[in-house]
Amino acid sequence: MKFNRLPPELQGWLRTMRARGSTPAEVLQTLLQSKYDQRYASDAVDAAWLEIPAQASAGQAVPSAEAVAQTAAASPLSKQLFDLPNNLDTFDRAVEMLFVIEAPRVVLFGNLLSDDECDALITLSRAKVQRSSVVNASTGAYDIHPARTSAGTYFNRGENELLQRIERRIAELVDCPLEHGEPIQVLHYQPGGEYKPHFDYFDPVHPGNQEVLAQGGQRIATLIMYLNDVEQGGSTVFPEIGLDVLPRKGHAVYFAYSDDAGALDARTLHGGSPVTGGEKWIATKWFRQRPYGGPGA
Ligand code: PD2
Ligand code: ZN
Repeated sequence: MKFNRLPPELQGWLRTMRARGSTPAEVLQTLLQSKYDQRYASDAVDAAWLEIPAQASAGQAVPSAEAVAQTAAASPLSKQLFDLPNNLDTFDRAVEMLFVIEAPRVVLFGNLLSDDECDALITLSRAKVQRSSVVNASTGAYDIHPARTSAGTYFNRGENELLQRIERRIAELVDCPLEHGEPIQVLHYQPGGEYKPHFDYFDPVHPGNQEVLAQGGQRIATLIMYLNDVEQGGSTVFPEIGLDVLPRKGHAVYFAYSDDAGALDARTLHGGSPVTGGEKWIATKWFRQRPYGGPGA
């Protein structure tokens, strides 16, 4: 395998790990934990160690070691989670921190949205939701898939005063520039609706993900905001860490996918469990490494 045939994001990451003095065995282990195929991961590590000079500085075409390190360091809410006040003051609202998990980094916020804001997001979305799709990692197409039985829509970033206010609040809260945020997506689950466990980041190994990765780099974190109280079911589950977040109107769960070394953490596998009573509405905001320039930006 030739190193320069690997996806650019993976090349950048391997350069970074090499430049930081990681051993091939450590890097291989991280790739395997992130669910890379054994043979592919092993060949990629071999190529990196054979072809990158030990002291190489990263080139222009890929994120530099410093950039990736900064990404991890600047990754939203990355540090001192336990030193933060229990209520975080944003420009217009005090948001509660209800629990934090350090690794993977998961935070439950209370009172992030008011009842009126939740209701307004639902009202604006109700007329335009359509069956949700998933990115086909092989082709890059958006496909309907039985693993995701919700209906959804999205709002352009800053589309109206409500979106501007909420996006500004979120940016302050998680300490991530507004421009790095994807447009807010609203999802509606009917009884029986679910979203099977998945990763929100894009696996750079798959060619179909190159287009979405070009629109601001890798996703680094997710914020799921609950817009209504669900009668039964509909929790957000993290099977690898045994966590089940119950939907509560105005609450939001935040999680970041990379550890402090910038490596993607497979423990952020998560899903939306089936709604067994009532309906469920959520709004999701994903954050990118760099300013997002895709649809809705
Ligand atoms: O609806 C959820 O709880 C859920 C679970 C997993 C939403 C998403 N992922 C998502 O929007 O990515
Ligand atoms: Zn998800």
